[in-house]
Amino acid sequence: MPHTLLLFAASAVLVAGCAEKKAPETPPTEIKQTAPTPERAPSTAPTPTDQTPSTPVPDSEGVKSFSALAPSMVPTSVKTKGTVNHAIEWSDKQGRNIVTFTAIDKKTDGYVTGRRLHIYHDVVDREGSRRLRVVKDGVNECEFDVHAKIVKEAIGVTDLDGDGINEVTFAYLTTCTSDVSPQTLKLLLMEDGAKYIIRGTNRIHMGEGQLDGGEKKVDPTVTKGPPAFARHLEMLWNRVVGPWSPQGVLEKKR
Ligand SMILES: [Ca+2]
Repeated sequence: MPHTLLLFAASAVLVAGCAEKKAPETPPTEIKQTAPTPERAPSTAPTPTDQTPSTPVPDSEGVKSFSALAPSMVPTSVKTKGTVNHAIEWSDKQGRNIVTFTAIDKKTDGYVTGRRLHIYHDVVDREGSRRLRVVKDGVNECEFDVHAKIVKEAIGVTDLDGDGINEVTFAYLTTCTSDVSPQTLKLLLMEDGAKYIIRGTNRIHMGEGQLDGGEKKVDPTVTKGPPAFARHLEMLWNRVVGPWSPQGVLEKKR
């Protein structure tokens, strides 16, 4: 349990105790000063399980809000290739940030034989846009089924190191296969053009309760980077590694 919750719970008990004692010597204003200001201002102290969000509490302090941006609303100054499948935006110290997720199919004799995923991070203002990073990955020259897609469950915005420059996380799956098998899974965190990545495979149900995959290789950029980034990536990895259904759906945990 985080210290803030403990403090809050302890303060709530203290306040309740003071009320029961009817101590007139203690002005109410003093109690207000010692009690922390709860963001949600509950009238009664909830049990910890009542307010446990889906995002684990240790990471919730740095979580920032972001908005989905319709593909048609991506400014023309943001130059991308391929079909825009998703876009998000947020504001931070750097200004208006836009991350655009696109896909480019390659066809040979009418069949899709490759799919490239491009992820662009731009800071946009009235003057135009400034590109911080582009990530390009995908499947090439595949004679079987091409799989390459963004894992939307990993998309998020944080400021884990509190420097006013937000981080963005996302993940994607790629593979070329003719059967049900684990897919290459990559999870990234980017901040101001710097990239931190965990590579591996997703864990997939192979039938009859059997699981396959789940390999993980943490890149040195993560182990040598800010510990808060590593912790957040580990938490996200555990969420998106699966299990996945044979149909390619991330199964919910808990
Ligand atoms: Ca930051």
